[in-house]
Amino acid sequence: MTNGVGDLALFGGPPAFDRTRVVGRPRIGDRARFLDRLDKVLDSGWFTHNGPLVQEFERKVAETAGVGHCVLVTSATTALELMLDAAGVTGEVIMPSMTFIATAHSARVRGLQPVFCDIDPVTGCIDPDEVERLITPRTTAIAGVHLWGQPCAVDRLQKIADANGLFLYFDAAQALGSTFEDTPVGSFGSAEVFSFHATKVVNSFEGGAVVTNDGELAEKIRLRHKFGMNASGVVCREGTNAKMTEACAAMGLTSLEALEDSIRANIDRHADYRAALAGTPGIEVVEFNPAHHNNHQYLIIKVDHAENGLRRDTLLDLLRAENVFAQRYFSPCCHQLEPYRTENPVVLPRTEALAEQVIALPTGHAITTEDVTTISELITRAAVNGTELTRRREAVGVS
Ligand code: T4K
Repeated sequence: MTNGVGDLALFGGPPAFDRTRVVGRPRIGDRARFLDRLDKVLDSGWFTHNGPLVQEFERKVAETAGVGHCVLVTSATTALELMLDAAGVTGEVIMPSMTFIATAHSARVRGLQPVFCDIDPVTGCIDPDEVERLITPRTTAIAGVHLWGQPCAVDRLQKIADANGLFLYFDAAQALGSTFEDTPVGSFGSAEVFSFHATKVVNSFEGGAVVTNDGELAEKIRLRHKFGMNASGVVCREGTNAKMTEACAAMGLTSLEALEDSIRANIDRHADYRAALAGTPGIEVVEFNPAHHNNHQYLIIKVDHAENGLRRDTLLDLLRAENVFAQRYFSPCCHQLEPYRTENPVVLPRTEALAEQVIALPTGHAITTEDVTTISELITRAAVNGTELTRRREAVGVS
C-alpha cells in the first residue's frame, strides 16, 4: 500500500478486503449449544407462547439488568411502543435526536409528540439542562438513550422527572452489559428497553425486552404483547401479537452466555484502534467515561474536517469501496428525518455538529487485530490526504 490515494478502491484499485467487514456481525456464542437448544425445541413441538426458553431468557435478562421483571417481545421498537401504551403516556416526550429512528417512531405511533433535545457534546447523550428547558404543560415523559452503550446522566434525569411528575424511561437498545458506575443499565427510570437485534451485543435474531422493577407495568405489557389475554387465556383488553419465539430465545440465551467474551473482544479491538489511529490528524476514537463500564459494542470515530480537510462521507465511501461497511450512527439524526423535519423543524446545534462527524467501524469478534491495522491505515491515508480527496470528489460532483 502506498501513501497516496490513486490506488484506493474508490478510484478503481483492488479492495483491501475480499470479504466485507461489517458493523454488528451477529455473535452466536457456542453454536453446538444453540443447535442443541433448537433441536429440543423442534422435538418438543412447543415453539412459542411463553415457552420454557423464553421464560429462562427472561429470567437471565432480568438478572443481568438487576431488575425484578423482564418481558420479552419481538423487537426493541415494539417493546418501546408497548411500554409507552402500558404506562399510559400521552402528550409530549422529550428525547434526544441523536439516536436510531425507532426511539422517535415508537412514541409517534402511540400518538405522542417527540420533542427533540440537544445533547451533551462529550457523550452525545441527552443534556439534562436542555431537558429542563423544554418541559411544558404537555410534557409527560422523558426518554434517555444510552448512546453507544454509554449511560445517560440517569441520576439528574431522575431528579428532573421526580420534580416535574414525569415518566422517565430509557432506550437501552445499545447498552446491555453497560453500567452507570457499578449499577447495571436496565435498572434506571420506570423502565428500560433492550434490543436483541442481530447486530446487538446479545442477539436473538430479532427481539427486544422491557425490564423494570414495576411489577404492575410488566403485567400490563405482558397483557398487551399477547392479544390482551391474561394467563388464563381470557381477553381482558385489546392487544397485539409481539411474542418472542422459542427459536429466538434459544439464540438469545446462547448469545447472552457469550456476553462477557463479546465485551472482551470489543474492548481489545477498541485498544487496537486507539493504538493504530493515535496521532492521525483530525481523527478521534471516541473514549468512554471510565467511571462507568461500557459494552464497547460500538467503535466510533469522529472526523474533524476543519483539521484534516476530509469529509466524513468521503471517508465512508472510501471505506465501503474497500469492503469495510462502516455506518453513520447516527446521521442524519431523527429531527433531520421525516416526518419530524417537516412537521416540527428544530435546530439542535450540538447534535448536528456531532452527527456530521461520526462513523461506526467494524469491531469486536468479527474482525482481527490485523483487520484493525488495515482499516486504520486506510483511515490514516484518507486523513493525511484529506484535502486531495475532497478535491478529487468535488471534481466528479460529489461533495
Ligand atoms: N433504539 C436504539 C438506540 C437502537 O439503536 C435501535 C436499533 C432501536 C431502538 C430499535 O431496535 P430493534 O427494534 O431493531 O430491536 C441497525 C439495526 O437494524 C438496528 O436494530 C439498530 N438499532 C441500528 C443501530 O442498526 P441499520 O439499518 O443501520 O443496519 P442493518 O440492520 O441493516 O445492518 C447493519 C450491519 O450489520 C450491516 O452492514 C450488516 C450487519 N448485519 C446485519 C444483519 C441484519 C449482519 O452482519 N447480519 C445481519 O443479520 O440498523
